[in-house]
Amino acid sequence: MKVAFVMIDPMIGKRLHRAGGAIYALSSYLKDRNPYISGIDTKIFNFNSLYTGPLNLYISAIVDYKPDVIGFSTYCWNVEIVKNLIRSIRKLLPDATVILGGPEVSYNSEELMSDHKEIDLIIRGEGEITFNEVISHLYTNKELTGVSGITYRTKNGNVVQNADRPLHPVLDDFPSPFLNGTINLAESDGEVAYETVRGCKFRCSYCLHTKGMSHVREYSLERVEEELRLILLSPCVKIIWFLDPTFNAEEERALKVLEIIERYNPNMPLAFEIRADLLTDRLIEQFGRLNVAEVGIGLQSYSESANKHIHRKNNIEIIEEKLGKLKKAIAHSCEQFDIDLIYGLPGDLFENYKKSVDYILYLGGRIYYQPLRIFKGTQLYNDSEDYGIVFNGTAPYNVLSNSTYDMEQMVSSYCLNVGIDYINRGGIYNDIISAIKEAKQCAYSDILQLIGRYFWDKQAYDIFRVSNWTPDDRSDASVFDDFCQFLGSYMLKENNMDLSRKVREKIDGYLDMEKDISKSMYSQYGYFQLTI
Ligand code: B12
Ligand SMILES: C[S@@+](CC[C@H](N)C(=O)[O-])C[C@H]1O[C@@H](n2cnc3c(N)ncnc32)[C@H](O)[C@@H]1O
Repeated sequence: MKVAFVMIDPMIGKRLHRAGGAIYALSSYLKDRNPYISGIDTKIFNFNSLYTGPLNLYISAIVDYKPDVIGFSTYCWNVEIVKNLIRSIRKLLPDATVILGGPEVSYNSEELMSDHKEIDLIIRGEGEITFNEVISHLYTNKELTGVSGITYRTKNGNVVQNADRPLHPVLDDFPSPFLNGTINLAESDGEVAYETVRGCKFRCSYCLHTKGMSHVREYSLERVEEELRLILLSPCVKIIWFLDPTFNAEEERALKVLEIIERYNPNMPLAFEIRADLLTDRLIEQFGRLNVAEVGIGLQSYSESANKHIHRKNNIEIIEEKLGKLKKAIAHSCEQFDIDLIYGLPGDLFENYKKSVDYILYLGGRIYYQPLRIFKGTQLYNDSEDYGIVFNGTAPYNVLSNSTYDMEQMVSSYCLNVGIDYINRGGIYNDIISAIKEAKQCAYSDILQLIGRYFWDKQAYDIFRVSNWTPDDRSDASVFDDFCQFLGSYMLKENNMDLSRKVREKIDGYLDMEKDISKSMYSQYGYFQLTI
């Protein structure tokens, strides 16, 4: 029997192979635990969701392998591509069993299977044990009636949803894909995606990180040390992305993981998701001893009332102090940290989003904005009607309005976002923004919105967003030139000759700079593509 695992990863640019994540975990379990493994061949297909060429390349690679079973890993960034792929694959491999798993199919499996006849089986929730059982049943031609955690199509075409599978309590029972050779670091492109826990202790109502679990399950520190040792000592690894939703949720444990890293390779570039208000001096100091390349910090909103509706509490008073210390401690390895904001939250207003933007700029962070997205399986999905939330019907389910954040405020947010893209593009023109701010005595966000509105009206709202597949060739240079003229004359009207001259100089250097900015930002903002 041949089993193919397919992940369409939102990989960025040349990153062709991110080692880690679902398909490796599933393959690792199957190889280690399946009693029939000697008769089973497996292959991992790790494709790029940002690829915009014909899907035939992916289809032909899968079909060429002639799999009997194909497992697709399905997330909001690839669900539409997966639906597209399976339509063709069904025709080319009519006898193959098409299995989908992942967060996009775990909460609406019956409906999906009714709408998409190409799907034979869906695995809901955590996949290791269930997938292994399904393969054994298929291998031995056994009925699937007793397998929990699946929704499947019977021979007469009915869709049957079996009972949920309780979560396996001990994560260490899942064989490590790093230690058993499922992941060959020498074949990867140097990026490792690594989890030390599953689940999240916070209950933010929009988020799926809890994965329906009432508590966080941890891998033992012994297992983490064994795996990290291998990863940290590998000359092929260029960065480790920690998948834990809030790396510093438990101080003692986080410190121990950081100490392991320090012991084996303090120079390894690292990326973390953290909460600023949970930082302690000990943690900051320990981060400072390492090579922290990227830090994502969840803020979501400056507004207390919006945070209340999404079951979050940000301690704004201490965030500034903690981030100031962190910035100093990791300055040698990380120029700027990213702070996450969500706009369109229930109970929120555009005015608050603007305040959040100004707050982050004041803190010296880089804004990572996203519209609120309503994922099946979250509390907000269930409560969306109560909040008057209207969201897009296709992934990634961006919110269009809610009862406090109407369409007009949404459009203002889109405009502000164009301005944020502008400064995120490398800060080349920030001197102009600062000068205007001083001249006009207004907030940064007022200017960013003015800039954004200009491009929005010209329908060039993605002018500063990094294009992922072909970063160099920008056709909207002339719109930017016009904009500089506009700013220049705006400044003249304000009687600010100096600024006007500065803007003119920028126009002259624009085209050359544009190329460099694209290149330097290419790797950092790749997955903005889904963001409007
Ligand atoms: C790593 C990660 C990313 C990486 C990319 C993924 C990668 N390959 O590395 C990056 C940073 C790029 C990313 C980006 C985004 N992400 Co993200 N990300 C994650 C994260 C932290 C880990 C995923 C992971 O690999 N986990 C480890 C594996 C082992 O667990 P798993 O994914 O749950 O898989 C298990 C089951 O789902 C199932 N399963 C999965 N696939 C399959 C396939 C088969 C065949 C079977 C049988 C079973 C199965 O079995 C697996 C093992 O038990 C998750 C949250 C989390 N902690 O899981 C969010 C998560 C997947 N991301 C999410 C989102 C929304 C995003 C963004 C839109 C940004 C955002 N936060 O709003 C962007 C979109 C990217 C784009 N193009 O625009 C959501 C997905 C919601 C959804 N319905 O799809 C999650 C769940 C977090 C959340 N916000 O709630 N993300
Ligand atoms: C792993 S979470 C960050 C957790 C972080 N440590 C915190 O304190 O929130 C990554 C980011 O994804 C974004 N995110 C998650 N779910 C989202 C959703 N449904 N809609 C929009 N953004 C979302 C949030 O901005 C969040 O900060």
